[in-house]
Amino acid sequence: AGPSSLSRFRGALVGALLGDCVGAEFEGTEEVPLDRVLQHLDGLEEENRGDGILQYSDDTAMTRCVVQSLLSRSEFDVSDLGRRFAEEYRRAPLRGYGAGVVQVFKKLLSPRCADVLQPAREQFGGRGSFGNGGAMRAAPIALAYPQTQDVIEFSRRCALLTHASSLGYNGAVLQALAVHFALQGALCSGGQYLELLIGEMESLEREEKALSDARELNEADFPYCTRLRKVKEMLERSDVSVEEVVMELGNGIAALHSVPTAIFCALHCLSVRPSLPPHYSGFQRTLAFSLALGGDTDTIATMAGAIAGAHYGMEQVPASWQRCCEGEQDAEEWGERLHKLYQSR
Ligand code: 8NA
Ligand code: MG
Ligand code: MG
Repeated sequence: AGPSSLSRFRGALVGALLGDCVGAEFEGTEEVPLDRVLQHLDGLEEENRGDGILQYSDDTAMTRCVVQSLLSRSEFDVSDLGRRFAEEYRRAPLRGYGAGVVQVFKKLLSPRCADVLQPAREQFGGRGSFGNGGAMRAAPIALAYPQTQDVIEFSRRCALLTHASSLGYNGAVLQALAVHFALQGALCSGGQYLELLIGEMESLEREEKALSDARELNEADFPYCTRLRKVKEMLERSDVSVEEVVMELGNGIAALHSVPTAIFCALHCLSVRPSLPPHYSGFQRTLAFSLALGGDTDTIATMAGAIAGAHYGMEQVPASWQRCCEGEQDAEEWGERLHKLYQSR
């Protein structure tokens, strides 16, 4: 028997928080030597830690808004969520938001804003954002809805508040589905887990807007399915270097260059990795490997952390690591409350 359902729910939110808090150290650094990653993680152990706690960034600030909106409304409520994003930005504008998305918050704060989805549509000359900001906050949707179709619908609408490009919102749907299927214990099937994801993404990427957005950005048709097949192929190799992952899947701020990467991290670290400490749990391996990729480390680690946390549960999250993070108690308590909400449906 795997971890209990409650342990997986808590693990998903705590895993997301940890990925963001430990990943923030390296965000934007292209080459992160594994030594530095392991040293940073060692610093989280009780005996090595000063008084400092690791602050969360925009990834968690927005995830917290999604959780709080779901818990207070018991349903997905796009206007309530838009208001929370904008108010959170006004309260704490320096959490490291993407350069474009702050325009959305400013418009949402204006009393003249009648349609909450309009500011997102106006981003980047009307093309909408393809950043990973929709995906980084998608996990709570998977913790609130047991049905796959609901997860798809509400993760898309949750992303549409800031990310109107299909490359942006489909990345969010993929991340929510990755957590959704991991909660059900499907991650350990590796190839079959990827087939589940590909099956769902195929129908989304067949939509007219997905096809035209991909062409406009010079991407092949079915960009997410293409990358997920690449993930599958890479998992079948005996080992894969950090350089190969970065080159073939990416480590950037585009959802297309980070969501499949996070999924790869979780799958790749299901088995022991010779370069990582042998006493590490699968959860710890996943975070360490994500950070070593460099680039958008906080966001890739928050997504991989949510998937791994949903798979392994709290048993594999070191208490010492958890205690280093700002807001760790909220994450655990909210995981439990979302679990109740999920089970009530
Ligand atoms: P976003 O919507 O502003 O997108 C992020 C960036 O992607 C934009 O600033 C653009 O450079 C680029 N981009 C997105 N869509 C387009 C487009 N259609 N055409 C041209 N360029 C485009 O914000 P987001 O919420 O998606 O961003 C998430 C990322 O921002 C996360 O990594 C998050 O951690 C944060 N971030 C913070 C820092 C930092 O300095 N702390 C650095 C990078 C990213
Ligand atoms: Mg961030
Ligand atoms: Mg980031």
